[in-house]
Amino acid sequence: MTAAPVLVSHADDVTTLTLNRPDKLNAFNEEMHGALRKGLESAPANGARAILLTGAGSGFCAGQDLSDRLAGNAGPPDLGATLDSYYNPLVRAIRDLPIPVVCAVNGVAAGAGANIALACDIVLAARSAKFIEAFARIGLIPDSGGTWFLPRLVGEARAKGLALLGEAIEADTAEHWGLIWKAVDDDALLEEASTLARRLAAGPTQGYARIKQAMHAASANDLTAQLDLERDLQREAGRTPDYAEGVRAFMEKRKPGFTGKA
Ligand code: T3D
Repeated sequence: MTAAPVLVSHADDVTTLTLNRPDKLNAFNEEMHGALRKGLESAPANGARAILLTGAGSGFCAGQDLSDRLAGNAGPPDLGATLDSYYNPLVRAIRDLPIPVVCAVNGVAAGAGANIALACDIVLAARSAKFIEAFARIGLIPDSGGTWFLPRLVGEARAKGLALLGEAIEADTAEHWGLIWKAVDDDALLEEASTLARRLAAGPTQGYARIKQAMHAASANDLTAQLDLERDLQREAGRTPDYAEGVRAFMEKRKPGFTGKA
């Protein structure tokens, strides 16, 4: 029996998705794409209020499984079609989720593997992990949102350096550059990421969904449009039970008990 390409577990309102092709550093094939999409998209309906994404074995994800891409008699593959069918829907699925997605980069994150991590909301990485925009090494461009995320996160100079040179950067550098939230000692990564995911899962879920929505809209909006959006989302947030509970708890000098309900 072949192992599941993504391991799924659920506890404390957190769905944990573990990429599980460790012999190939969790490189993507079609089965892993399908399983990951299903795990992400079904999590909220299964009661998750946060998701934790990580990898099995020594790597996080080495991008596309290149053994599926050796040119055969049929000529070159249509990579635009594979982006349309697999990578682009995956990035949209992560970004559009109404709950926070924590990524624990446990080892090397290369190619699409690096950019899928960057699509998540909060990225922690083991200090031994490396980020590699490996695309140019094989004549490709950063996909899975790489050309969008990189300049926004680290500025054009560093984005171009990463993309054109395809060199590895360490987790500490990634943190220092603002590419990720935090580098963590290897043996503490999973515990710290799980604690963070559980904390988010116990938070004001409706408010978090609107924080994500506003942040994602910001790069396409001018200030006036963004202020209008903030007004509309704040109006909605102000009507949630978690807002009422947050204010009550503050006044009563106690910890809020958020339910995440609409
Ligand atoms: O195609 C499309 O649909 C378009 C979309 C493209 C998206 C992309 O992601 S393109 C970029 C694809 N990824 C890469 O180019 C990265 C390839 N991998 C590497 O450069 C290196 O493996 C790493 C720098 C990530 C790690 O190096 P290292 O020395 O730590 O490990 P290794 O020995 O290279 O890899 C360990 C095993 O994993 C090895 O198998 P083996 O020899 O033990 O049987 C290696 O072949 C395998 N592996 C690693 N990455 C891939 C892979 N097998 C298939 N595809 C991979 N991407």
